[in-house]
Amino acid sequence: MTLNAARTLLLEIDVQNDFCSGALAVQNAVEVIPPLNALAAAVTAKGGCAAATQDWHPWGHSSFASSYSGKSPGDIIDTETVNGQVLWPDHCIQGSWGAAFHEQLNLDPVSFIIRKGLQKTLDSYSAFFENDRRTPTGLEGLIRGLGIETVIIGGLATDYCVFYSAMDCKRLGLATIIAGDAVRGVDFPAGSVDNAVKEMKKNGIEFISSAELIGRLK
Ligand code: VGL
Ligand code: ZN
Repeated sequence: MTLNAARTLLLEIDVQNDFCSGALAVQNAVEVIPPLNALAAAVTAKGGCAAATQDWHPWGHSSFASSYSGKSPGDIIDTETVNGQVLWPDHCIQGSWGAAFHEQLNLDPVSFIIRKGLQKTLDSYSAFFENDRRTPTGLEGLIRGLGIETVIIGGLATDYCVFYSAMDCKRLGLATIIAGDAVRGVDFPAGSVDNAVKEMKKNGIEFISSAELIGRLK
C-alpha cells in the first residue's frame, strides 16, 4: 500500500544527548539516527513534513529522583499530578548539552520542534499530551492544520515517549506507524519494551521498516 507523503508527518522523538549517551542513555540509541535521517529526507522531498520533540525539563523537575529526599532513580511515586510516576536521573535540563539533539540528527528537513516536560510539577512522555493526559503540547493542532493523516514515529524511548506518543496519535484517529528499525527502548522495568510493543500492535499501530516506508512514499 502506498503512502501519500503530502499527508504524512515524520515524528522524531527525543533524539537527545542524554538519551544517546548521557544521564539516561538508551542502549544502541544512536542506531535510530540513520533511518530517521533517511526518512526525513524522503518524506520532505515528496512534500511531507518532519517534526522533532525535545524533552525539556527545568531544574528540580518532579520526574527527577533528586527532587525528593530519600528517593532514587527507578523508584515509582505518586506526585500531585500523576500517579505511578517513575523517578529518573536528572536529564534533559533546558539549555544543557544533554537536552541538545544528537549532532548526527539532521534537523535541516525538520520544520517543527515540540518541547515537552517544561512544567516543574508535570512530566510529559507523549508528544501530544502531558502526563496528566489533558494538557496539550500543541502538536495535535499542528497536525490538523497541516491536514496530516498518517504519522510515522521513530526515536527514543520505545517504552516511554515513543509508546505514549504513538498511543495518543492512534487515539486521535491518525494512521500511526512505528518505523521499526528507528526505535530503541529503556526496558525499565525489565520487559517494558516487549509490553509496549504488544500494546501498540494490539491497538492497531503498525511496525514497518524505514526502507519499506521510503519505498511506499508517493
Ligand atoms: C523519556 C524518561 C524520561 C523518553 C523522557 O524520552 O522516553 N523517558 N523522560
Ligand atoms: Zn524526561
